[in-house]
Amino acid sequence: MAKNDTTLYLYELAWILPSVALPVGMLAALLVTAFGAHIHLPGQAATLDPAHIDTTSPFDQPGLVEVGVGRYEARIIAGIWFFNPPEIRVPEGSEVTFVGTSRDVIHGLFLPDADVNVMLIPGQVTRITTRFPKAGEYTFICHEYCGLAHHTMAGKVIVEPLE
Ligand SMILES: [Cu+2]
Repeated sequence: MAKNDTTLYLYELAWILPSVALPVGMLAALLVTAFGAHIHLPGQAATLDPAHIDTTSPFDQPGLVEVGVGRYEARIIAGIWFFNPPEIRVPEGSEVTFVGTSRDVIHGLFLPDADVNVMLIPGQVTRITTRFPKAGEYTFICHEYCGLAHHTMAGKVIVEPLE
């Protein structure tokens, strides 16, 4: 092999190797997130008929439910342009699982001070768990543009201090 051929070969290798490594790396990331971190599309259990929200559990009774010691479930329905309930109260140190859906168009649930950032989609049930270690008022807003009064769509979590 002449010197020129070797240089060309190395250039070719420098392009080919990453083009093989990248898709292999992405496939590995996909497998780790799907099977290791259990991140995937919701199954049938997480769907509902948006026309029958008012008679479908748990959204027939929106609001806060205590599910264990210091653990709560907040069932929230989003619609144009409200959150039901607009306000929930929990004691300091609580763990809250938000279970939400939308009755009309796509809305969002964004609670930046508690690391909550999810979509509320008609026909789908969204679940996300977070903790509130510190007392205070935590505002949540809709962050998916949903029409004229989108900017008014907000609510709050009031975390009450322990006595
Ligand atoms: Cu909205």
